[in-house]
Amino acid sequence: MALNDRMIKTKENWAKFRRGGEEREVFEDSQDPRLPPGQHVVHNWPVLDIGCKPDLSLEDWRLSVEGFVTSPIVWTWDQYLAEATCTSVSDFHCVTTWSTFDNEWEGVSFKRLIEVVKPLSLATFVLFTAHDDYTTNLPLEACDDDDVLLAYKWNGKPLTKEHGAPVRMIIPKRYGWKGAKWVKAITFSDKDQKGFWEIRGYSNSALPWKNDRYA
Ligand SMILES: Nc1nc2c(c(=O)[nH]1)N[C@H]1C(S)=C(S)[C@@H](COP(=O)(O)O)O[C@H]1N2
Ligand SMILES: [Mo]
Repeated sequence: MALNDRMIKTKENWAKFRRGGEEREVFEDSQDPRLPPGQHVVHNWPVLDIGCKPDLSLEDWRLSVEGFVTSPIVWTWDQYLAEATCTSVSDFHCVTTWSTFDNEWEGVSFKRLIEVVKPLSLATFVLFTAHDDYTTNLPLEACDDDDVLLAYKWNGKPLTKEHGAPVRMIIPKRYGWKGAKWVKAITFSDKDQKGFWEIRGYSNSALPWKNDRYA
């Protein structure tokens, strides 16, 4: 796969030299109590990826949820849609310092997914794998939250390809890179396995309110 190696290298260096983000510029907007430290509001929706935007047909699309679960699933698009009854409004914070407010997401809530697959008690971590081979990881307790969704709609419209259609993860309390676009598999595990940016120096926890950008 042709990834954007130069961009990836640049961001890896940011992670190396901007540890903790202490020297980060403080924007005037950061007076806004809804803005985490070092963030500013944008009114467009930037696109960020590692250099590939997979084109997925709904007919061939599958979502696997596997690993340390009682009932693994492989959902077709219709099976996914049948469970996509959750709506949640949240803010989105990207590690590159932009934030967007009041995004309305629609899809399957992670809490519903947990009811369906029933994670084993040993399952304490989750790894997300996407169709561009991007990966990212979180503790299960970070995903087991009311505002975490496998989203297919944003502000009433289906997601566009560049934003992760047909389905992407939304995890509002973590920086945006923790939310895999074009999500393909969700793997529950007893072990924490680092994802694409976590291997390259990004924070494992990624908490916007703690300015927790790099490891
Ligand atoms: N599959 C996949 N998901 C991904 C990425 C990616 O490169 N591939 N980039 C992440 C990063 S770094 C960010 S900031 C957000 C950006 O989402 P957006 O392009 O919809 O704004 O997606 C995240 N999810
Ligand atoms: Mo990002």
